[in-house]
Amino acid sequence: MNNPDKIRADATEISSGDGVDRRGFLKCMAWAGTGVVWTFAGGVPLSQAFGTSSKHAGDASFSFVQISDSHIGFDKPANVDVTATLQAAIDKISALPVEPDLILHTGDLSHLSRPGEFDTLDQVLKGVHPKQIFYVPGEHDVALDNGRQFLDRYGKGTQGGGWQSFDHKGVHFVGLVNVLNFKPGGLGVLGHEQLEWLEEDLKGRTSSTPIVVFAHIPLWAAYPEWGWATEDSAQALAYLKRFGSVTVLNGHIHQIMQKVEGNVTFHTAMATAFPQPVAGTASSAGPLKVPADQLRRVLGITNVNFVAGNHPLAVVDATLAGTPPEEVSGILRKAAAALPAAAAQSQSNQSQPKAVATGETIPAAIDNFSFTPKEMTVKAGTTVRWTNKDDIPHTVTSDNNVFASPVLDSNQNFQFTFASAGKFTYFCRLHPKMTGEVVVR
Ligand SMILES: [Cu+2]
Repeated sequence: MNNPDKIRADATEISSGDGVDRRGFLKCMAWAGTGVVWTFAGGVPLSQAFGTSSKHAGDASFSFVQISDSHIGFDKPANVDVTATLQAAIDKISALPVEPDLILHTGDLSHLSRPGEFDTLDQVLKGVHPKQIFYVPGEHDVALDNGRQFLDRYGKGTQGGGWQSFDHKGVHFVGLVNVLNFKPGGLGVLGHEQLEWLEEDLKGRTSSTPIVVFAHIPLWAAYPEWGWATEDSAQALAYLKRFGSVTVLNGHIHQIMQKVEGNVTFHTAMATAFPQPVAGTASSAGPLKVPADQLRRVLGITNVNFVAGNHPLAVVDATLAGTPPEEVSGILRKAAAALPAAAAQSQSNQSQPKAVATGETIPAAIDNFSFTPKEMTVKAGTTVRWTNKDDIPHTVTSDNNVFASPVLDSNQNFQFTFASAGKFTYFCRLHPKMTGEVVVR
């Protein structure tokens, strides 16, 4: 299927027919996943293998590229050099046969929102063409300061927490922010203020205006069990429903997932930093280590082609290695299957609540995106010390501002002494699905 000759032959077969019959079109869309760029010349679709040049490519009205989850600063086994793979993504963009008009970065630029991480990102992106890059933050970009630094650097011309819209060659782009103000136990959230803004922003636009929405966390229920969803996205989608062509581009889950619902196409991009398991195939989300020679087969970029007319935008994924993107999930499943049985292990860590003596310090862990033990009962005066055993930062944040850890990188810890009786619920500010409880007697 990824044989260029085969693709060319099949494309000829289709374009020699009378336009695009539905079956043929769906077949084309299936190929889009293998790295075939579709352009429409005179109403007839022509395909080409991704990355090869073609005189037809210039017929597209324009194209743009999405990159996501560069996590600059991450240095764990899943990818010890995320700057190099971001650079490889940039090289990939530079090698496109037709220069895209703009780039969208759908968040998690940095791993810990440290100034040096943003500096490194800027340095790498200096070399890219096109120069015009639009950003939305991921939860890792707002971890330290609720997004203040991100906004200073990348939020020029944006509203509120960094949301924005702009028009380009007849397409209306909307960048949404769904990583602020997480609630304990919740999912990604857009919030009332942003939703009001969105309603206003879309008002008065004709329904034939093609819309591209980009945001970090998926705006559909990709896998809510792992926090891969946005709790108030239905409201946003209600405002978008009347438009004939809506393309929603997200990141966060570090792999391709696609869903078509009416006129809305949802698509998530591969990361440039590291992959995560396929939904439900591991005990939790998080950086997944694949064999070193396969890393660039599971990282990549997304190229989007727009052609005036009432066509859906062609969304084309390309891995850094140039291998077919449909291989990705197989590689991820295999890597996840080879993991130690963390699920069973962490189950047994969810030990029964136990009472401990006053003045004691008792250890607790943050592991596989869970607080363990999830619930504990202690005597007043007990200190609990949480250690982050994950390759991803977390926080220990009381629901009622009784205590709040800083962002804990791997192996860092946080402790709190529970002086008086009561029930203390807490969560992770970055991953609000993670919750825990300490009962003090
Ligand atoms: Cu967390």
